Amino acid sequence: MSTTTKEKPVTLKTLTNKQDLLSGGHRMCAGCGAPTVVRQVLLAIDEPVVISNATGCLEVSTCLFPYTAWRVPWMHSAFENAAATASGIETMYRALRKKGKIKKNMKFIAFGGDGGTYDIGFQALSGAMERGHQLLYICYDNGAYMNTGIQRSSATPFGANTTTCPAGSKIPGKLQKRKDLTRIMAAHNVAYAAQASPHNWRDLMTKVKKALASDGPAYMGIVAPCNRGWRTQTDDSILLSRLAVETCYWPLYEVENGTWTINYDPKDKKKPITEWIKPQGRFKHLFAPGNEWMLEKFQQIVDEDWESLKKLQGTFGR
Ligand SMILES: Cc1ncc(C[n+]2csc(CCOP(=O)(O)OP(=O)(O)O)c2C)c(N)n1
Repeated sequence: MSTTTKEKPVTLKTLTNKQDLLSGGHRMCAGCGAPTVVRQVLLAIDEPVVISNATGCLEVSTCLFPYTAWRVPWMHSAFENAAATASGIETMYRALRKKGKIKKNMKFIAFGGDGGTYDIGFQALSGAMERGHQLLYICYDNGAYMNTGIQRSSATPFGANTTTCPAGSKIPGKLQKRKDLTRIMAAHNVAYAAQASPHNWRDLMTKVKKALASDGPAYMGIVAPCNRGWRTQTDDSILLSRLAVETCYWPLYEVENGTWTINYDPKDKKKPITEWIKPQGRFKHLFAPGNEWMLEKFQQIVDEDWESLKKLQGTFGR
């Protein structure tokens, strides 16, 4: 499988004439990172696109019958099968193109939250990637099942307080580290896998273009702060996305046909993880006396993951 690596970088000038394909007036919370992510993704696309959306905040809050915020064809999917729905649509498209009934070059995207991607939709996602469908799966990762009241997912960071791993006298928040889904996707031998963040819109949009130009399935994990679940200010979403990257909790990297590239290396300016977690109420207990070991452990997890990612930089393989 080959990927078009020569996608032109997106410029603000090219974006000024484009229409937002996710309209205002949707019911996502003020300051939520997810609609910003979706807007950036849709602005990056020039071809007609069809969306499959897993149940979650994005799905239920952008399409309240009889209204929709989507200005593109969009299909509600169950929690577990957004990737399977997108696979079916893409297969139908290929069949109709073969018969000459569709002439247009079209793109297919599935959106899911981390609960619908890392956990409940994982089987459908893994299957779609392995079958080699020409689609892009995007997980907007807010690190918990936010829509149903902040339950832990396998994307929830170590130490976070959620309603199903509540920090208290029994446990000090989540005791497991986050599952590294982007690496798991790379291990599926997909044409393109990447991590992005909405604070770096140019990097995010360039990655969407690359992913959609790939000859084969593509996956993107995009960090999407949630002020309700993270217990943060409503205007901190972009700042927290930036800090996630600058602390190396959420490194920006891409795997193109098996070759790993880190897109942002802070080098000696790598910030301590406390800079990302301090503004977040879900980590408040980590700063209480007796929980110092958790801060140390969190830093150790981030450092180890970062060092292991750096070893993959420039290499081919998984
Ligand atoms: C099979 C199934 N289990 C549970 C639910 C209830 N449910 C709807 S949305 C949701 C949470 C979604 O979490 P996530 O995918 O992380 O997206 P977010 O809401 O955080 O955007 C849950 C548990 C469901 N709709 N279907």
